[in-house]
Amino acid sequence: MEPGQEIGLRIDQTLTQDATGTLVMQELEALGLDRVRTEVSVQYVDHNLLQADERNAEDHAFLRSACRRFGIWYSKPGNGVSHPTHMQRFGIPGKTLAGSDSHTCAAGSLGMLALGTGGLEVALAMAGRPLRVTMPEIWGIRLTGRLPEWVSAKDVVLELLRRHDVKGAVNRILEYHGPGMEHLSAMDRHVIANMGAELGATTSVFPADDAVRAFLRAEDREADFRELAAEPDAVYDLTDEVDLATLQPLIARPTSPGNVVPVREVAGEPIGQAVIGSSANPGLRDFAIAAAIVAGRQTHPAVSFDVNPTGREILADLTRMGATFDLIAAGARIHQAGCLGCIGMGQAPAPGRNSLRTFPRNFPGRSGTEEDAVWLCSPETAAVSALTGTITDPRAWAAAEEMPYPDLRLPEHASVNRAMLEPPLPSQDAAQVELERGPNISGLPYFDPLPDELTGPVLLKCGDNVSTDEISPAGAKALPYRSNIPKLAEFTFTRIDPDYPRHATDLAADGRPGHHFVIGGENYGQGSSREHAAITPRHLGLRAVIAKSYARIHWQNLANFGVLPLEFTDPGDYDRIDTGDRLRLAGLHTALAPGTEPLLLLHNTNKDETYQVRHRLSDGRRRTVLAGGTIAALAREEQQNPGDTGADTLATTTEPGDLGNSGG
Ligand code: MIC
Repeated sequence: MEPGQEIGLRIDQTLTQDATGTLVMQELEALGLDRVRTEVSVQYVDHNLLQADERNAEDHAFLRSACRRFGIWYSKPGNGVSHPTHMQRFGIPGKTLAGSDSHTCAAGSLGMLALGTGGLEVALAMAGRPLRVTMPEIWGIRLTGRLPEWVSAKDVVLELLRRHDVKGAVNRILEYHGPGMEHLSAMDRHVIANMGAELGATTSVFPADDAVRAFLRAEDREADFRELAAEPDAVYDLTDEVDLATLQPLIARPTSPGNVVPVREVAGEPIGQAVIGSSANPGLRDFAIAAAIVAGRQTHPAVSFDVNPTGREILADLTRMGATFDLIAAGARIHQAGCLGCIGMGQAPAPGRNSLRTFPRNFPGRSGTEEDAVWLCSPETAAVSALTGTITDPRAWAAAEEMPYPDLRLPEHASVNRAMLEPPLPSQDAAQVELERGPNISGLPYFDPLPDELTGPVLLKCGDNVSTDEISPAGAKALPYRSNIPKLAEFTFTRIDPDYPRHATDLAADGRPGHHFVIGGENYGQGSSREHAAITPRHLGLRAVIAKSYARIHWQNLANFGVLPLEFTDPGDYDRIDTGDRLRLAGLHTALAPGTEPLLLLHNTNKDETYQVRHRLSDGRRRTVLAGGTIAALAREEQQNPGDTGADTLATTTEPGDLGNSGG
């Protein structure tokens, strides 16, 4: 297990959510899987809850039928956001978890090794195959001291983002340890582990200690507890230390989770919205503290105070405590339990009006508004600012109001209710289930093999840290098409260049997409795990990206769907290529043959220049890219060596242009 090498992990549990899960279920179908081979697989419906037309409801029905068919738990719409709900109902210290959502890493709070990854990787793990990851370095983060009043877990991870920015932890696992842990509950740790995704980390891990035991006891699951901690003399590849006692309220300015400043530096800026919720601040405490702050007061007339409960268990507990009443009386708009505004499914802010959110991401346009101004902060900062109408340091407000820090009395036992979780069907019944496929479920596109030579124009040149929200936007307009690739493709890159889909389509000839290139800066494809950000550009003819560096999950997704992820060996070459230049990569079949040097030559025919580029594909992934993608590679493998792929049967290759459901 050498850092930098590809390793395979056995996966015990998986989670999928609806916005990525509809593809995962179609991938299981393409793999010909009969029944999942994990200990537990759960499908949550938490993202696409608005039902403005028939599409989302159609997806929900499809997902439920797929759960019944493949032996998967189904968490109904309204039950809650996958990450906290998984932690409450299924998470077990020491188990591995793969999820088709980049924030799956939040389960590190329980001492799980939990990785967010592309849907196809999760589908393969469900089929019993190992999860392939680049062996990361281990970064020991020692926590000391105790958080001051009005400073909470969100400020801890914002402090790490302030120090290390959005790519500081790429190819690293953050392992938290030290005496500061004692005062952090399991849900506080969830907040910190969740936004490890924003640091670019492979995942984050906390020990399974008394705080985890107390959490599982409150959830009626103490029997699942198992103590786990690093040995006292454990050695780390890198180290860092945070003295919790020195932290202050922090906030990430628009439009990156890495733009962190102290709240007091930006105090006084007027706001139009404050939102509490999402998997980044999902705990009962996070809502209860906001309720205690606004109790008996009124939120500012110019502010929409939105509350996105993360789960119905938490909503039930808040209601039992009387906190729901305090929120409503203070002017809160209470939404249904789920992700909603976090991904632009509702609560889109007015352009240019500051929106303070306890969410994990503020990439441009992610809220559903083009010219948005989203800031990320703790529930304390958001609730206090909702009262004042301006960005406010909660400590300054508390001093002026002579308000003591609320001493929350949280119930020791959660309102556990499993009624919205449907267990898997027994095998004999599952085999009879038909998938309920409505017209919005397009099927996977055909993935043709990589040609020996790629030529085409550069349709787009992006800067650093382009997120998958910019590649395949979320928001209420696009999300209902997550299971409809041709339709979703119309949104590809439109946040950066509204004409990209049209230009790509104009290159098509004989009903086939014309090849083209995209040039990226550092950390290309950061953010979400959505494989749509690889599939929709591929559908439009993208076969190679040349970037300075990549975010982990998107790099994998590109390779899985047959798009060549290349890097400049001399980053200065990035400046030599312009949008519109025609590029040529020749001799790809030889250049990507297993065991060869990972170097290729890229010719710019407009400028008659040649640049050296490299790839980081293992031999297995080279075969995948050459075949046109992982499903195509597995189908080929299965044809050559029947029974070896681990899938029960593999669907056969469909014809080019066929958008049928059997993959390629
Ligand atoms: C996100 O936070 O960006 C999401 C919404 O949870 C995504 C999933 C998606 O794109 O549907 C993620 O992180 O994977």
